Amino acid sequence: MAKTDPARTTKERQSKAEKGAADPLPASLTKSDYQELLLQLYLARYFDVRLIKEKKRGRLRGTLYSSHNQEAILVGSLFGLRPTDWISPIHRDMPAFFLKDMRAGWSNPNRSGMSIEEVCGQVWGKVGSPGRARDNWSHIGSTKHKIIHSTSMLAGTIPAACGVVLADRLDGKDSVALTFNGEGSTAQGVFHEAINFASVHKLPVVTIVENNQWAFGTPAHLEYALEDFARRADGYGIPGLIADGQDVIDVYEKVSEAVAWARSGKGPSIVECKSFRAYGHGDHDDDRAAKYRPKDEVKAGRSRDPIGIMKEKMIELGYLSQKEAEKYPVEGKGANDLTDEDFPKQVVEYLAKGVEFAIASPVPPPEEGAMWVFREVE
Ligand SMILES: Cc1ncc(C[n+]2csc(CCOP(=O)(O)OP(=O)(O)O)c2C)c(N)n1
Ligand SMILES: [Mg+2]
Repeated sequence: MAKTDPARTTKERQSKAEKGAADPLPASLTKSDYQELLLQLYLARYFDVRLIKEKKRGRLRGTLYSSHNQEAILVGSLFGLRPTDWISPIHRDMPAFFLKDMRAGWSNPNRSGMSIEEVCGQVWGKVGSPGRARDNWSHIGSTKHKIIHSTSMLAGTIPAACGVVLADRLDGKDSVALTFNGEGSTAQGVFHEAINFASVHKLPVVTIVENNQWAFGTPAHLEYALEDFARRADGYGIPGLIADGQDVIDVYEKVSEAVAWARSGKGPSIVECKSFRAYGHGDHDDDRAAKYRPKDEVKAGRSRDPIGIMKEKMIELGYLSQKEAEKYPVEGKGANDLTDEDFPKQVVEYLAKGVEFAIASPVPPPEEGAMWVFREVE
């Protein structure tokens, strides 16, 4: 697979497709795909905003790891997957649990992703959630939904993904696994070991590197010594693609290309999505991060909002009018500057179902506390 030019625009791709030029992957997106992608970006943003507000109101415990400004990576990479494909989200990817397979219908009970009720139940620590109050965040998984259990050991899900798709291959299936990793996790030994193994055995594992420039308080230049992290792929003999992590269409295209490559038996690849962490590492770090990161850098990093970029693209393609684009002007704003009126009704109502479910659900009984640590004897 040739390294694609990240600067290639949607318009170029679109006109090439119209002329029937050879550009088979990924399938061209329709106007309704663009509309759906924009709605999903709003949903991921609203999830973040709503939780920040709930925490400030004292209704939540635990830590929030904001995905603000990184939504295009999650939405774009998941959009082209099949229901039978696997994903492994980590701490900053909480929306991925419900965004998986959303094309099958947001409230479709049979879709291959967690429901908004399950995810909100998880955040509130209630019955009806996968973790049942053991944790408020991403330490969950679901074999049924093809979601590899998230762990705290950074890069630790890549070897698990290798094993899962190897098992599928032996069963004659053509599933692909998408693993999400921060750029900080790439310095772990297991990152190298797992990708090397996947490369040697041509396993269909796509490693998404969410390069948000910071790993807690460590800046990217102290994490690795490459201009573009994607070049690390050269050492494994696999493709390394670069996507503009703020552009949901570019992420969709690059990841779809990597997924098609993997599904056709050619092996793994790395997709570096260049982005910027909007807030602190977690909400406990927001105040410190405002001091350890230069203000200019934060301003520049947040200036390219994925929702604003998508709107511009849609206006350019004639998929959105200027007036429609101005209806929900959330781009560039933080949780304190936003209310429910700033978001599409569909998004607000969808999350409300999850929040209401979580609030109404009971906390698990105390006897559960010692259960499921060791295998339960029937
Ligand atoms: C192996 C390992 N080392 C350290 C940590 C502690 N830790 C948790 S998140 C984090 C920063 C991760 O940065 P990055 O991978 O860039 O992801 P980001 O938080 O920026 O999304 C660290 C150091 C950990 N969980 N696992
Ligand atoms: Mg990072």
